Amino acid sequence: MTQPNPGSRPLQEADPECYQIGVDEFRRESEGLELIASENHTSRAVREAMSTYLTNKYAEGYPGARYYGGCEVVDRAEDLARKRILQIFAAQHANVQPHSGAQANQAVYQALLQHGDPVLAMDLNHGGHLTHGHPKNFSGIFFKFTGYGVNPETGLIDYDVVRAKARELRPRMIVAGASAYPRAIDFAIFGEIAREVGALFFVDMAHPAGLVAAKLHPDPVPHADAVTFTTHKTMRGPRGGTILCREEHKKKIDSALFPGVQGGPLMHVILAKAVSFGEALGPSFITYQTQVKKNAQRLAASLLALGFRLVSGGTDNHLVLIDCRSKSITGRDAELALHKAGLTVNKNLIPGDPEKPMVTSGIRVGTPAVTTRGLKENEIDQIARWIDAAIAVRADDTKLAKIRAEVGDFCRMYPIP
Ligand code: DSN
Repeated sequence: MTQPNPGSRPLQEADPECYQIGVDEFRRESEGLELIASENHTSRAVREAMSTYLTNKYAEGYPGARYYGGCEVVDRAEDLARKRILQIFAAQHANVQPHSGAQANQAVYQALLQHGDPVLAMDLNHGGHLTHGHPKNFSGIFFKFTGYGVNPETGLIDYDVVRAKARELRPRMIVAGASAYPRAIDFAIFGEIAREVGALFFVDMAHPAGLVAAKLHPDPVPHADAVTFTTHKTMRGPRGGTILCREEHKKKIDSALFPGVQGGPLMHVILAKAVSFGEALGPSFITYQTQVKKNAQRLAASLLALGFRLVSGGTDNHLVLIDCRSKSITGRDAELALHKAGLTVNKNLIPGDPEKPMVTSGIRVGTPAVTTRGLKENEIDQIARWIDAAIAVRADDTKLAKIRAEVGDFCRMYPIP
């Protein structure tokens, strides 16, 4: 009789300590409300795909041209993911191998720029991203980034300022996209500015990608040389990245990613990306994204009614950026108070922030995860009330625990997938 392989034991039995970590994270997500704008709850199908045997396979190269034998099955996963993402976005080429958004961005820079090239991108302090030129990030180390920001009065990107900076700087590349910008970005204007000054145009749409897929946010693909996004934010897939580009950049970008930036792709994650792209092609995805946006708008309206100041006064996407000074609290202390009340958010710099990044004057609040749980406008009003109440009683742990208990009871009605 064949003996079961000793490696076939379930996790719970093989390594109870690690099993418990998985259980505890499930509980943490289930018993609180996830309001971090860049997070979401994956479907069971996406998580199952990530635990398949594809994790065992080395597949350096691309489908049909690998450096390893035995890739005939994983090739199907990558081909399917590429086919599905090109049904969602009308790009000429897709690369689904990036392990993350940062590595996707690194490949784009490495493919299209020379070290030392000037690049114009959104300032991190105004909502940009580390990989858009932070001095300690590879982007800021290898390329000469100049930042553009938002108008201090309106909180909106001032496209005239972007144009003036582009004319003066003559960058090799203009980057659009942000981590904490609550408004729609006009990629057509950016594309026009890039063409006018002879720059390449690159868009990092990590945050609004799901809204773009559902046609609820302007689409950068027709205007940009390359577009990257992460698959785990509004796209609600596994943790990872994807690059879309024009045919003319395909070879350079593929080879910049592999062998330039990465080695073997994570084929189990690529299978899970294919699953999530399949979900995004289904009709319920548009309903979901529509609700994400409605919920963010309702959250903005409720918070304004409760006396909060919001950067730009509202939202066009999935997030709101709260200026915590309107409640005389720092972002760090607001994040802590909300955490104690069962609401997970992140502190965030706001435009012109006088505080350091570990303190900040703002918090960023997003609706993708709570919308996945089925919350609609009325429940969003309740979340706004809890945010307000938790900040008001921030010094009183007993009162914060009481809110946490209410949040916990509420959460039981909305199980995570
Ligand atoms: N860390 C991501 C975010 O929270 O927006 C960006 O990479």
